[in-house]
Amino acid sequence: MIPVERGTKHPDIIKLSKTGTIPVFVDGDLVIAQSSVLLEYINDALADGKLLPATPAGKVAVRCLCYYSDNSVGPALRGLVFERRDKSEDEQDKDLIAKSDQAWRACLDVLEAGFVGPFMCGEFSMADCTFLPRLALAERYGACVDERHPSLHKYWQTARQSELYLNSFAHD
Ligand SMILES: N[C@@H](CCC(=O)N[C@@H](CS)C(=O)NCC(=O)O)C(=O)O
Repeated sequence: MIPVERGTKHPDIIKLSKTGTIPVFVDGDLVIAQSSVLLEYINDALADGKLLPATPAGKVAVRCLCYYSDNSVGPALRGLVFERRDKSEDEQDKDLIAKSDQAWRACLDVLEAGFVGPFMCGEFSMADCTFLPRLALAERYGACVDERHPSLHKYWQTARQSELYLNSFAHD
């Protein structure tokens, strides 16, 4: 973990990540700067394949959720996170926040409808690795998952108390 000043990029990130984004994971000579690819690597190299179901159809379901998380849920949240994180209350673009919140809620509707349980896609998988940090980030910036999405609410309330989650959570 490399601490950086908000609004700046650490030189190592500029050097290692073609897009200048985080996370960046380094294992010997291997550099991975895409979170979905990193999850695949962790699954193959460190988790003995346990982060994906055994069947091809199960793998597809988990990978589709990861894709949705990266390409729909992450972008939906961006507006409200950046406004609330980087600006004072007076400077915040309230319309942008409202649009972002609406897009986030639409994603929650989709996720609620497809929720399998007890984890996002049945057994614990890469899908949980991508969603749990997003749920934490959303809550941190006032986009909570509540009883309007009962399955997701229960999932989040249970998962956030688990040892696995608490051990990996970056406390302020
Ligand atoms: N597709 C990339 C997106 C990564 C991404 O957007 N990272 C954000 C933080 S969550 C970031 O680095 N933002 C800073 C920037 O874009 O300058 C991935 O999943 O790794």
